[in-house]
Amino acid sequence: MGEDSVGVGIIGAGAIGRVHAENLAKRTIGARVAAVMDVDTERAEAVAAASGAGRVYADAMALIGDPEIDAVLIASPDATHAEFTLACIGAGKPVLCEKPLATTAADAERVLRAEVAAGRRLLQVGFMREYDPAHKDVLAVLDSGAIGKALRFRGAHINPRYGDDLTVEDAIVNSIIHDIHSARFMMGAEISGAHVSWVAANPRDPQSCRLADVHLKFENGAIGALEYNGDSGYGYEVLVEITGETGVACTLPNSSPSVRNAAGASQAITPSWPQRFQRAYVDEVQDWIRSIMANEATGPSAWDGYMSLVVADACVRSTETGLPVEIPRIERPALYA
Ligand code: ISE
Repeated sequence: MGEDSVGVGIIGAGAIGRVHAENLAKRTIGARVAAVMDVDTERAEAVAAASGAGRVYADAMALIGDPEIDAVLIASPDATHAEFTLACIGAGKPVLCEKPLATTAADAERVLRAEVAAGRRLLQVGFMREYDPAHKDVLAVLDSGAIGKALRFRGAHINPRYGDDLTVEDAIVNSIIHDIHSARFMMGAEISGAHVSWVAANPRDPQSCRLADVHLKFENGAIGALEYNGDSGYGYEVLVEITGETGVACTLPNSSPSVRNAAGASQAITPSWPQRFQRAYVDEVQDWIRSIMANEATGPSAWDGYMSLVVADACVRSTETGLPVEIPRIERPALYA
């Protein structure tokens, strides 16, 4: 670690890698972007130049092994996450891995087991909604006791157009995984069953996905419903609602001002996730850097990364059978107590 800043190596210079690089370079106390890796070196060089990084890599393993790199942020394609995270744990370096932690629960479990064997938490998973003020406000209402015990979770995840080639499996593993994690962390309970129904984006390809509904059961008897839209035609929204024994708490549709003019009354809607979760992304990396400096792990853990994929796998099986899928109870390792 430098005198007073953590040197971060970023793997992946695509859309989310750029968001993290800019936030670390311009909006985070105690961090500097030390290196950027991408298989497309031009892309890596552009992000390195914009964030003041002195080193550019085309090989992720070389970046992870670089002694000048104190911590690693993984923002490469989903299928590479588990392998790169395992290498960081092997090298004893703190790592923030974008969601999903892997593309299957089996691969996420390998990461979890490696961290348990290492005996200390090195991994934070990029479920940044935990840092979103609107989600935190709803959770604070629940924690205050104002609506009693939580009985039902509802989530709506509304995306701009992804195109006809989004498969229902991709929608679950890359996108609905956020809602699965939100349901777990906001309800404070593990999910014990899932049933998926969906509408194809392309009528000639039944595995394509335009809309999906996921019905959930929680181990404590609560229920949940996740609504996913892969092509809203108007922009991006994420909404959550918790029904308790004595009341309901929900996020407001959006935080932009209400405008009244000759055209009528209106409110702007964010075009996509970087705008909607701008603040959450900044707070997420700031908390990660703070935790590295304080040497105390924080945020969504390998357990969260793994359990969300256990549920995602069950959802994929439900799309294959058309039936609800039960999820057996899994013992949580003491490291994540
Ligand atoms: C994307 O990968 C994200 O992580 C966004 O937060 C999510 O809303 C979007 O649906 C995903 O594709």
